Amino acid sequence: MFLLSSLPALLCMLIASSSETKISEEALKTCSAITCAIPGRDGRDGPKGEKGEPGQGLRGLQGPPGKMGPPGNTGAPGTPGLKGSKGDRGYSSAVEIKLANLETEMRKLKSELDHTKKLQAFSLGKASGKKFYVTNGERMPFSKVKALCAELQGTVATPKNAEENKAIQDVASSTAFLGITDEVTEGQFMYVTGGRLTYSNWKRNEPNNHDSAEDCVTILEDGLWNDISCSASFLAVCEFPA
Ligand SMILES: [Ca+2]
Ligand SMILES: [Ca+2]
Repeated sequence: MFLLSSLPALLCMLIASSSETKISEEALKTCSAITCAIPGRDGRDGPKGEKGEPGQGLRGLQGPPGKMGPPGNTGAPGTPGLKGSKGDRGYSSAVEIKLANLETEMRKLKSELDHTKKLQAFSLGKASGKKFYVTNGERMPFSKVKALCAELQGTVATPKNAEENKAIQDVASSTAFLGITDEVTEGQFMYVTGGRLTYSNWKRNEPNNHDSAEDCVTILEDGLWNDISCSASFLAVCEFPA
């Protein structure tokens, strides 16, 4: 039954498929007689439809943050800022100026001092080698002579040779103390500045340590030496380097 009723249509489809471009008039007549339906070509695409609603599926959980990316390149330097106002004069420069002034002053003083020393040497006419011998004309115990000379940044006159002995003799108008004693070891005379004697000019029978109380030394008017009591008073003669 099904095959018989559908036979005309099947026949038409066969006729149409045998020649798509040229369909014979006979076939068309036959087909129209048996209600033949030949499919047309595909139409053009229709307009795009509206966007659909979002799906109802379950969204996944948010994942952990990703790893930090590599650092970016260094940016270009910015434009330089405005020049600041001039600062106060620094401490070091102020000190340097003071120091420079002091050095200048010191050089000037040294020059003046050298000049004074030359004048002194000339006026005294007593310079012997590299030493000056000066007296204030006063008599005093040996301890005071030592203190006076030290205060003047000198030492008690101490002849180390005949020439110096003569120079001290010329400066001293009378018996004067010398910077020599045997206070430490009796009979062993030493320079008060240290060291054993390298030159002496003892008077005959001296040193005699008279009354066992003579530990200081004086130069007599004739230039010879005598040991004497340190507490006796004699002329103070000080020695200074030239
Ligand atoms: Ca003595
Ligand atoms: Ca004596």
